[in-house]
Parts: sequence; structure tokens; C-alpha cells
Amino acid sequence: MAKEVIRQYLPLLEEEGRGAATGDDTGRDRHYLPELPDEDPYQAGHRTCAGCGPAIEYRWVLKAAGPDTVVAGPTGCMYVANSTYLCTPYTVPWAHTPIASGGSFTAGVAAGYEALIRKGRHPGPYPNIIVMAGDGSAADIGLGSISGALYRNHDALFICYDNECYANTGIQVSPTTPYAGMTTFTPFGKAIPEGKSLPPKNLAKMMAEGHPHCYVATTTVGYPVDLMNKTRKGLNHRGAAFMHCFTPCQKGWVYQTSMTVEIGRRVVEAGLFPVWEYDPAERTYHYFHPPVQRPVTDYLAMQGRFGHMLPEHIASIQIQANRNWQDIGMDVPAELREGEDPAAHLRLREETYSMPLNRGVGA
Ligand SMILES: Cc1ncc(C[n+]2csc(CCOP(=O)(O)OP(=O)(O)O)c2C)c(N)n1
Ligand code: SF4
Ligand SMILES: [Mg+2]
Repeated sequence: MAKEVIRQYLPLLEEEGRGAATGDDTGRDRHYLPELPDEDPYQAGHRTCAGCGPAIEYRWVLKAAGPDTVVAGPTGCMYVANSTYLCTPYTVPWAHTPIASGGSFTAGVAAGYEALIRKGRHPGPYPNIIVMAGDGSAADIGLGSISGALYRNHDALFICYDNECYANTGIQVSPTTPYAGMTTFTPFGKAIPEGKSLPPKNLAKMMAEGHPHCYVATTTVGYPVDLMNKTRKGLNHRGAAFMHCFTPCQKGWVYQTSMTVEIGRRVVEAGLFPVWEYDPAERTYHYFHPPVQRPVTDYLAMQGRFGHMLPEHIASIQIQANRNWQDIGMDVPAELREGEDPAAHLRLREETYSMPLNRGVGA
């Protein structure tokens, strides 16, 4: 007789008090974390760049998931920089997959564990099964295989760590590269002064709208507790879950290495990366309303990849941000409305912007 497949349950971490997102007035408490597990299934000693956003995301995700976890990683920085010959930073089983097949590989792992447990050939419980794919993989080359696995509802967590470029092969444009983001394939010049002229693909909304039975969430490395709780909710969800995590790439975006977490917050406060959860039971979106709303220049001016932007490019990003504020049910303050006019801006490299309160070393 088939054995029962027992699932794990991961309790949620405390988000109130100093663990919650705080504003400029109350201090940003970027380094405060609640009681966390001691285990670090993603250990130090890997070879990602200093300040690498995806490495921070990997660490929090695997800390939240714990030791009874199996991970897959399609080709990208987080495969190449993490696994040199005979050496990986993982203390849990980990597999590299081709860039196109993160979804199908993970579907196979999930179906395999179910079968082994039912047949009594694995004692269980069912492990946490996670794939962490870059944006080039999840939003582009491997999109079909991830969509297929979500559609078939395999019990696993599918994550896109989004550094808004094909980083590993030399910072090429990807579908999630923002408008005006400079990459080696979208240089600015006389013909196209903004660099990238297309808007980014809205991957997370595509996944939620297209797979309404799945748990879908967005988060950033600027909100570690939110990131870990969404990891746990995705794993606790019986069936397929998808999480889109904004992860700055220090090398590709050109900013001070200590600013990765700050940029992960500012993108939300600038209205450029809405943080939300989609609940498949109610079929509704729950939007996070940040305590601070900033002009987009507070975010853009921290990064060299936007340094070429002209006033009309900044205004067009502010228009997009203002639409996002309305979409998530927030008012647009007059100051941000004024930013829709190119006459309100200088060239980006001449703009002044507010620096973070908690400056890190070297900031
Ligand atoms: C089918 C295929 N095309 C191209 C490549 C080359 N390639 C290796 S890593 C990489 C970049 C992947 O980008 P992303 O998924 O965003 O991960 P990141 O490097 O940014 O972490 C590419 C294009 C490949 N390995 N396989
Ligand atoms: S290039 Fe970017 S994503 Fe890749 S290791 Fe460096 S900081 Fe991380
Ligand atoms: Mg990428």
C-alpha cells in the first residue's frame, strides 16, 4: 500500500517591531533580524562579487528553508561563481541544470520524491524543493519550463533572483532590464540616448495571472524578513509557488558595494518594484505600502548604469512609478507628480538626491 507523503511546516518569523520596514524618521534598522535558525545551508567562501545581491538572497532563502532542502540552479552567476571544481558553498544537496530547464528538472525532483516516499523507498518527510533561476533563465530562456512546472502544480518553490541582466556572460540586456538601463547590449549613444528603450517584462504578474492556482510573491533583498517569510509561505503552500526577488548586481549596476540592501529598499520606495503577495485561495493581491515615497532620482542616481539619462528619460520613469503607486492603491504626492515634467529635471549625473541615513563603510 502507498505510504502517505508527510509535508514539513515552517513557522513564520516575527515581522513587527524592529524587524518591520521602517522609514527615515524612525531609523532604517537595516541590520536588525529576529530570532533566526543557526544553520546556514549557503556558507561563506563562495566567489561572488563583494555586495552581490543574489548571494544575499541565496543565503536568506536557504536559512529560511533549513537543512532538509534540495536546491537546483540553472546556469548563471549563482552557478558559476558558487561552484568551482570540487567545491561548493552548499551544505544541502544542490544540482546545476542547463539554463533552459530549471523548471523541468525541479518538476522531476518533486515527482521523484513523491514517488519514492509513496513506495517507502525514502523515509520522508517530503523535502523543501527549491530552484533559484536568474532573470535570463526565468524570464527568458527557461520561462517555458518554469511555466510548465507551475501549471502542472509540482510541489516546489520556483524563484527568480532578478539582477536585471545576463550578468554571468558580461552584463547583457535581459527582459527585466529596466527602461534606460545601460548594459553591454544596450549602450547609450546618439541613435538611442536612453540605452534600453523597451519597458521591462512584468514577470511576477505574468506568473500570477497565468497560473492562478499558485502562490506568487515579490520581494527584495532590502526586506530580509519579508524575503524569508515568503520563502516559508511558498514552501508551506501545497503545490507550486513562485517568488520574484529583486537582487542588485554590484558589478553590472555600478554602485558602492555597501549599498545593496539600501537599493533593495529604495526601488520599492521609488515605486519601481511593487512588493506583493498573490493568494490563490482568494485570488487576490495584497500590496505592501512602504512608509516612505521617494522621487525616482533617489534610486536612479545611486547607480552608474543610469548615469547617461536625460531629463525626458527621468520624467518617463517617474510617470511609470506614479502609475505603479496608483495600481497598488497609494496616492501620488504632488512632488512626484511634478517629476512627470522633463523641465523638473537636470541630466541625471547633475541631480542631487538624498543619501541613506545608515551609511555603510565607504558610502
Ligand atoms: C542555452 C544557453 N544559452 C546561453 C548560455 C550562456 N549563459 C551562461 S550564464 C548566462 C547568463 C544567465 O543570466 P541569468 O539567468 O540572468 O543569471 P545571472 O548570470 O544574471 O546570475 C548565459 C547567457 C547558456 N549557458 N545556455
Ligand atoms: S556579476 Fe553581479 S550577480 Fe554576478 S556575482 Fe557579481 S554582483 Fe553577483
Ligand atoms: Mg540575471
